Amino acid sequence: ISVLEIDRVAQNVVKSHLETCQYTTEELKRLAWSLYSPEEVRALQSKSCEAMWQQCSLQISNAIQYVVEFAKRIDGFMELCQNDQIILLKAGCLEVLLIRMIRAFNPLNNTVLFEGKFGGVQMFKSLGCDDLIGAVFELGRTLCRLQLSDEELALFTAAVLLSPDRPWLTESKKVQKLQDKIYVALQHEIQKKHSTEDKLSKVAELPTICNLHLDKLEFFRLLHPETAMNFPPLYKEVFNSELQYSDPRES
Ligand code: 4D8
Repeated sequence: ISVLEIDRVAQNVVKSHLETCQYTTEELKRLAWSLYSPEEVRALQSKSCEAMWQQCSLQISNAIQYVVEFAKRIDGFMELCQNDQIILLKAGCLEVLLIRMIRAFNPLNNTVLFEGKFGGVQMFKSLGCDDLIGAVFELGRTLCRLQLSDEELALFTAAVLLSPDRPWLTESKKVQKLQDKIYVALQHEIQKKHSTEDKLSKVAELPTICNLHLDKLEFFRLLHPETAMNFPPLYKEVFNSELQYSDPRES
């Protein structure tokens, strides 16, 4: 493939990312020091487990909508068969979300943006998922150390989304071709910055965290089936354990 083609791929992916990433870097910088007060954190902590799960699943499904929009704007994605589009989104959207999280993560004080303000792990105490939250924040710190640019973030998340090894893909060769181009563009981008570190090998923990989230959800669903039934439709569609062909693009 030609340099011209690689450039075109990079431009499309970066543009799609910037158009769908919800907050600009400037907005995030401005927000970075609006922290939850100790009283506000206490209020979050004293919520019921159910209420907090409800609140978090709502935030996640809101963020997933942007990931879906990102996928749709990547050249080639909409040309995949509908079955594969759905499989890629279901399998990859939480991973992408967790990578995108670094834009809204402040490693200086270990806080993350949640409903307009930054707060630490304590904020999520009432979920009863300390191990999951701990792993997510740890991932945030690890990824922040890589100091990925928005260009790298865009290409990286696109590559994660277009993983040809997701189970049940019917045209994985087509997905592989798209991912190959994105990887070449990403390598190109990383070389530009003469960064020697292998930035991609650091994210082996992503699938582990995503599975931990599914475990927690399954357990929560056993304890509070009524609350789980009322989770946002998009959240349910993406994370339902039953393999059913619902379409997250339509929520
Ligand atoms: O741009 O959409 O505003 C996390 C959620 C991020 C989970 C969101 C969350 C994000 C995961 C709420 C609960 C990452 C941004 C805000 C909300 C991703 C934890 C923190 C988006 C980037 C930061 C800023 C709890 C947004 C991991 C796990 C959830 C359970 C239901 C157990």
